[in-house]
Amino acid sequence: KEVQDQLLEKAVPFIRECYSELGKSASEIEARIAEITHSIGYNGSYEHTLQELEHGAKMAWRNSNRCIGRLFWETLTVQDARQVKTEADMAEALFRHIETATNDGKIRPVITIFPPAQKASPGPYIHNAQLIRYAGYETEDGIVGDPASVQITARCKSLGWQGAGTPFDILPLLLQMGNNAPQWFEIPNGLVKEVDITHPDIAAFADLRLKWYAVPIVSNMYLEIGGIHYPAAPFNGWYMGTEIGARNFADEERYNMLPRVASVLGLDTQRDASLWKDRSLVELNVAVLHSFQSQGVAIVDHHTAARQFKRFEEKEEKAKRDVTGDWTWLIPPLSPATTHIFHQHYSNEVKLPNFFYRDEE
Ligand code: HEM
Ligand code: NRG
Repeated sequence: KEVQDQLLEKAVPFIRECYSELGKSASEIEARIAEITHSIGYNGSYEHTLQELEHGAKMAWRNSNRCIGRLFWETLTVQDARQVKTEADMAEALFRHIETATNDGKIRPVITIFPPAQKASPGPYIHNAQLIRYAGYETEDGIVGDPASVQITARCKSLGWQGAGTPFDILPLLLQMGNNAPQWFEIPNGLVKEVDITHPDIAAFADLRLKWYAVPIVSNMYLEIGGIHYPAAPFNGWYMGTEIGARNFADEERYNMLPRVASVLGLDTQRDASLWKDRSLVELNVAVLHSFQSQGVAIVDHHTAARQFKRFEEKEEKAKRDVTGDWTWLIPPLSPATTHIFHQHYSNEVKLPNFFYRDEE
């Protein structure tokens, strides 16, 4: 009973907000609320219409306090995968997601929404943190590949998966329906677009043999709309360059490339005050942006992204909605004080619908 009241308490404000944004009449709103009240009373739950699902997902993006890319929230393409029953069905829908999102480099923001969790069943589960990520292997000479993937890589290996052992092996999808055993699915060759990293005027950069995948597809968060939880709802936009150049390649706990970049640039790594890390970071980020652009893959630099976020703030003000944000995530990790975000305050209040971390793993 209490669970049902809590669900209704979230469904009602969602329907009011969603339907008023969609320009629906007061009588349509009240009729839908009556229908949902009835459904929750009889079945303990209710189903979203396709329109509620689509607009709810867009609202969740718009409410993502840590996301600097929110100007484009209305352009989200929603793939309804609520009819999916098996792990193989899931894999197929995810392959389609990768294809639609990649769009040969002209990346489209996409979300694929699998069945919701029910009282009795935990629902579908994607073990991967992103649909496309590189494996990480613990070897005698240290970690080969992405240290962030060591755990999931070991899990896949224990289930019989074998990677080539390079620093850039694409992990398989590790998928699970309900309480089944998880199954892995290799992503078909040719579905995954990658970008080789070169520098516009330093040829020796190519000797680092760096590359990265084109599309970040986040799959370790659940989507909550109107009190309904979608535990598998992977979404993507395109990269901001610093995510790769200032974090994935630079963090000591990730690919830790700054010492090697400094050596390519001939910098003095013996003195912190030579600012070799800072100078290496800048050229590494120049290389990432140049490589994606010259290979026709959508990417945004952090200055442009911050200006787009400014336009989002202005647009929301016109729509009479408050913009919430997580300042600590919105500021870029490179030259943060050059963006307006650094000099501003944001309320980190959590609005619904939204995305949340799953508690497992
Ligand atoms: C976080 C950019 C699209 C939802 C972020 C971050 C960046 C970013 C830079 C911080 C990531 C980090 O520091 O690890 C962008 C850009 C997009 C985009 C450039 C291009 C269209 C989307 C879409 C959604 C979304 C389509 C959902 C529908 C989120 C969420 C987070 C986030 C939930 C927080 C992730 C977390 O807490 O780990 N975004 N984003 N973004 N974005 Fe976006
Ligand atoms: N920092 C992570 C990706 C997190 C989400 N970033 C986006 N999201 N751009 C990384 O792989 O570097 N998105 O939906 O576009």
